[in-house]
Amino acid sequence: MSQKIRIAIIGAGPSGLAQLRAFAAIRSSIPPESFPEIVCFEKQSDWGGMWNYTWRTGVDENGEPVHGSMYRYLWSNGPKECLEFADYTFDEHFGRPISSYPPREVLFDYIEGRVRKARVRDAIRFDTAVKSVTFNQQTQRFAVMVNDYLNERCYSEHFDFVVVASGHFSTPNAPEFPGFETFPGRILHAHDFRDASEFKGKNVLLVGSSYSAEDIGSQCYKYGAKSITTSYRTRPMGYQWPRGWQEKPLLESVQGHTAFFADGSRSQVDAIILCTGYKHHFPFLDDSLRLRTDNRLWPLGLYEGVVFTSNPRLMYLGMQDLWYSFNMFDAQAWYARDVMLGRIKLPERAVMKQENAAWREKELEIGNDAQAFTFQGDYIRRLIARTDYPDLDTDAINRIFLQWKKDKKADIMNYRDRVYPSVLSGTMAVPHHTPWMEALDDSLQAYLEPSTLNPR
Ligand code: FAD
Ligand code: NA7
Repeated sequence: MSQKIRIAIIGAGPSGLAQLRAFAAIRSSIPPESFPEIVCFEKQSDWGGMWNYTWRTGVDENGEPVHGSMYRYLWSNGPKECLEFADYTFDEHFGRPISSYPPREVLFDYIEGRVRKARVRDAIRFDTAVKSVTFNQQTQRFAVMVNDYLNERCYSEHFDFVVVASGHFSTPNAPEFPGFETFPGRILHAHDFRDASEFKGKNVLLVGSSYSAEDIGSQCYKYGAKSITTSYRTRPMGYQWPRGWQEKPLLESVQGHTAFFADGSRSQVDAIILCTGYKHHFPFLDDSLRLRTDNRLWPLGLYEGVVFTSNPRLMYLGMQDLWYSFNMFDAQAWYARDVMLGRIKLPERAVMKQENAAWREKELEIGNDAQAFTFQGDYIRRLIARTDYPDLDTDAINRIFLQWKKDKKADIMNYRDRVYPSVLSGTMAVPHHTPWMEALDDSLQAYLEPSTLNPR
């Protein structure tokens, strides 16, 4: 019988791929007989997680809930310089400077480039959905039960560690408002939004005031909606919206096509898009293994934001609200790797809990965006200091985040035309060949087309 440590990774999105990449990075420095056996289960038929676009909504071809919430024409909503992998720069991948806010397919290509190079695809079992994870106290091992849709079979395997990298922007938080049942137009959650041109010529109401409302509203505006109304619960987004876009307080009810708001005003609307966020949802995990949190910078119950305190053989990646993304998943994956390999010793549970509570205290003191990304940057720095992940100048990245915020404030519909330098290579991004508002084709080919890049 094999004495190797067995590790299960659930999900081959950026977080799960970061975990595979972290192990690949030390493969040659560990004797083969001591290198863990790693299996990554991915319910979709390709890697990339959220960045693997699907036209499907509802259930997928296997009857599983569709994972994807991304839509056509999605361009990065933050500068790519803030998410750059410290061990694989944009320069290395594209061989030339590109713009700071690339479309989805370009970022997918970048994510894929690194893991192709690391040759980790064989560790992934595609079309395989994890259905149950339980922990046996006696053996100290997990039983992972999966549905393999390619071979139409269900099986279980045992693992010493489990890494949950299943994302948290897939299960809609979808409140109901009075009158929805008889609303004569379409009501959908952002999770099911796919193509803004569906709303051309329509009066669209978006409920919510965070990234989805801002971006889906912008998409609908760009692709010809007649009017955009966004409705906030706590505070308006407060940008200088273009003509035809208004912000209202919370929706109270709808009657026919009329929407009524908390300030007594009303609007005529043809479609309603609930941009009301997502739920952390782990139906496949035994109750005792489930992380319970809302979308925030410091979920409780995860030591160093990664190790499940109640059962330190269970790791969670990417469960925080995201300012940083890909490089934070890397920092976490490198850390999780070293915990699983015994290179990092965990303190007693009481100490883990104490430290956790201290982070939460710090999180509660955050008063503005600058403090929020400094908080997350400091956290990443702390993780990186514990492993051999290449150093990342999070102070410099925080300055880019700050500039990004200013650029959005100055011109919400055109901020994607701005460019920033890479903190890793120093390379200055170049403006895209077409301003974002006019760039209707978001394909990789149209984006990289050499004849149109830097036109004279
Ligand atoms: P995911 O990318 O969600 O991947 C999780 C993977 O787990 C998926 O492949 C899924 O199929 C798999 N999985 C889930 N359950 C199971 C199961 N039971 N069994 C097997 N496999 C399973 N981030 C940015 O940095 N920039 C952006 O511009 C940006 N835009 C976004 C726009 C939208 C609309 C959304 C929803 C998110 C956006 N994000 C953005 C955040 C995005 O979620 C992260 O960039 C990143 O995809 C998170 O990676 P992940 O691997 O943690 O999760
Ligand atoms: P977020 O960032 O979690 O935001 C959710 C929004 O939904 C936020 O404005 C909430 O208002 C609002 N919300 C939540 N519940 C309700 C109810 N019941 N009524 C009204 N409004 C509500 O989710 P997003 O989808 O915008 O972004 C998630 C990711 O997707 C992000 O990383 C992007 O890159 C894409 P609140 O401010 O809490 O009052």
